[in-house]
Amino acid sequence: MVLFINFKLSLRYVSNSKHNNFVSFMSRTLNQTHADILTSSKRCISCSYKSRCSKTFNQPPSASSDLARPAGIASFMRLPVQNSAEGLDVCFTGVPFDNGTSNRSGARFGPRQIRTESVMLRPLNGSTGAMPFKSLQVADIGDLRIAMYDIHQTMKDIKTGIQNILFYDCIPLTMGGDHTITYPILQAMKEKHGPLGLIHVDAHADTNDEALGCKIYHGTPFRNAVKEGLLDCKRVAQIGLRGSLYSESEFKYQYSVDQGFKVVMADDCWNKSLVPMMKEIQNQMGDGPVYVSIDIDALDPAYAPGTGK
Ligand SMILES: [Mn+2]
Repeated sequence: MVLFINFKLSLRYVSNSKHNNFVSFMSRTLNQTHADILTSSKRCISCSYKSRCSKTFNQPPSASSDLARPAGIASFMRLPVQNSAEGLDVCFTGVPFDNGTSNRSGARFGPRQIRTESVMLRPLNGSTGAMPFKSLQVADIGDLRIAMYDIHQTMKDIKTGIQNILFYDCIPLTMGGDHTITYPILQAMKEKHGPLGLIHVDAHADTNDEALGCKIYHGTPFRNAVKEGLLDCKRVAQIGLRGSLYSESEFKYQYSVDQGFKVVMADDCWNKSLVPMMKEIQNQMGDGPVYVSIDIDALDPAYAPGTGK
């Protein structure tokens, strides 16, 4: 749904072995249908009886039979809103923060705008057959509380907010916000799951050491993550990198390569099927926990020109 948005946005989730069927929710590239996953899993993740599950899951209202499309509270897909992640398998949450961006601001409005555009989404993936709301309890828990004018306090606030979600064994699907927010999210995720695999789709590697003397901004989250051991570096893939760089030392994203990351340049993605590449990355990720981060500027800026960098 981020295709509709003109801000720099990020959409993220973590999957692990317990929650593998959530993969079907956002990604066709893993080439696995919801039915496949349910068949392969031992049980429904929300109850113990996959084939006899009687639990009622939250459903987005249907615009054809339930609630007119422009009506209702503007939560994500107009799902129920609740104050915490208690009882949920997956939650949508927003982080309306863009003080870390190096050029155009505005991503703070991202969560609100994604929710508005998400009214167009329907619960069945017409291509894969995935119906995530049949087996996952999902709600919108609103935005994280952050001290918006203080970047250091905001990092602590985001970490705390994500910890509060993980406390309930819930998978957060986080809407940014600029990429600065990924650093404290990864801190909380690593605490819960251990060092993380990462699928990072972006025009930029976001592995700078600093800018203007500052170690925390939207260009540094993955350098900070490496420094703190948050990533399982052999299970990191950065996809879609492109554009100009500052110096020869950055050529071909040497820092990322030196860490053991798989680097896929944007021009390596052009004019061919990406299925083989994603199969390779799926194998690279193995069975460990994986964090997915998508920066809107991975798209051609002709379609999303309002990004922060
Ligand atoms: Mn970027």
